[in-house]
Amino acid sequence: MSFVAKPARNTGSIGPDGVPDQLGEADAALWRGATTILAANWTGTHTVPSRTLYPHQWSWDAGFISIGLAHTAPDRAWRDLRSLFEAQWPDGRVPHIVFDPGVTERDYFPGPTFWAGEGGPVGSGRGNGGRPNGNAGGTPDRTFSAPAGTNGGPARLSSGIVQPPVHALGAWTIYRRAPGHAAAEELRWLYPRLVAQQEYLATARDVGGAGLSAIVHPWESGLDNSPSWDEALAAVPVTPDVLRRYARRDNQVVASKHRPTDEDYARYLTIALSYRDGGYRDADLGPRHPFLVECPGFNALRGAAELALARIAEVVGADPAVHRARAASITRLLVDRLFDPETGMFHPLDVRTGRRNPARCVNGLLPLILPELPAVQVASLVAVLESDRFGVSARMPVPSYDRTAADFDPFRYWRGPVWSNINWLLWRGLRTHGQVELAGTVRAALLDLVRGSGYYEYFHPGNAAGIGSPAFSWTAALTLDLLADPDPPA
Ligand code: 9WN
Repeated sequence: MSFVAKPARNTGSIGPDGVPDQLGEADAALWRGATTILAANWTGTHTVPSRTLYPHQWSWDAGFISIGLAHTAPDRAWRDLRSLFEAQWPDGRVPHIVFDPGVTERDYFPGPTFWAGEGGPVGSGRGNGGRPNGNAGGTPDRTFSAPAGTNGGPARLSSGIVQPPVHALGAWTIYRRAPGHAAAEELRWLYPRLVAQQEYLATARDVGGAGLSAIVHPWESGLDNSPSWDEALAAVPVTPDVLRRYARRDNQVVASKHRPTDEDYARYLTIALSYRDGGYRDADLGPRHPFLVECPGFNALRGAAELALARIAEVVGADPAVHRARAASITRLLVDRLFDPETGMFHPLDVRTGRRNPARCVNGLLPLILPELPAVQVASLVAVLESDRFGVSARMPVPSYDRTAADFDPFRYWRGPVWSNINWLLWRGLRTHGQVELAGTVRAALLDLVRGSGYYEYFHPGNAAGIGSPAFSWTAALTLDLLADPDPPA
């Protein structure tokens, strides 16, 4: 796969203002805009996704952000990943949010108090108060993570769920762009932590018992409000007063019609409370947890992470073969368990019912990033991408949901709009499988979108209007990568 290949290539010289010489005027302006946003969203230890909507550090955002910073500020890229992994739990999980102690509870919900519940704070090192990552529930006590607060600041608390593991891809990209002794040292620090993250997902989260990881909350997929989860969510008994006990903040910052409905949000909180009140333990999740789903996007990224780890292993003197074998196994399992020949794409599997969700969502196309995906599945995914359902065109990148579905919603979170991180992954996946022309179409459409509408969190798939948060970090970061490396190594 293209992200996990050969070390450093220089794609051109850099001008005195840090802009690559090969860029024309419009692209140079786009580059400058992206670097300005990333600088404004940098806190000194990490980058926030958005100053307005997401004022803490998010896990998979940090991975994508590091891929962009690799081109402009590798030191900050390493620091960002370190900051996240300093909050890794002793059982290997990397929390989906690491809270900034300087931000008040009012500024984001659900914040540290929600995730802690009555048992006290949740986080690594000094902040955890001995639970649950202080080895509650029989989790292995692998305390290699540096205590939070080692930067001289107060301990950083965290949520207790995870997000897709895109960090090894990030680390390999930073190293590939700027190798050397210091970068190799960063890889040496990260490698055991990245391995522990993968082991956690491969063992504690193998709830279905076949070798794929289950997510315990839609937020873990990163595609929070996707129709992928509708069937499984419908079976979650809603705690009736949950939205009276907890006030949402997201729909006070952006329009309600762009965000999940109250009904869905109540279910999100109910599921999170179930996991929290079980002490974030993963043992026996099957009988007691209301949401357990194998997501094709999440597992494909797990496979891609193994391939990036194989590259990193070569640098740090570890065994790459074990990582390649795991990637191959994840690829096989995805095909066996989640591919539906009738729709020609992948679908999430509800572990509780054994049923695959029939909706055609963009996470069902993400296994394209796996280089060993068989030709039959590749051809099938490309056909879906070119069909009216997802309709890649020079005018518009790929939407998050089937355009022809009756409930396609061009505004609402993950139920129609276009997202840059997903299109970036599809771009890389298409290149991996030699679909250079189609990949080029996705890349050009994505750059046009940002050029015309700004660095938004997501975009209307019809009129291209920016939606959600403006000045969004991963949109800026991945724009840099698209501009810097239009022809990444295969
Ligand atoms: C909940 C930060 C995150 C992204 C997710 C996106 C959204 C959070 C929210 O924002 O989720 O984690 O409050 O809606 O869905 O992918 O990581 O950018």
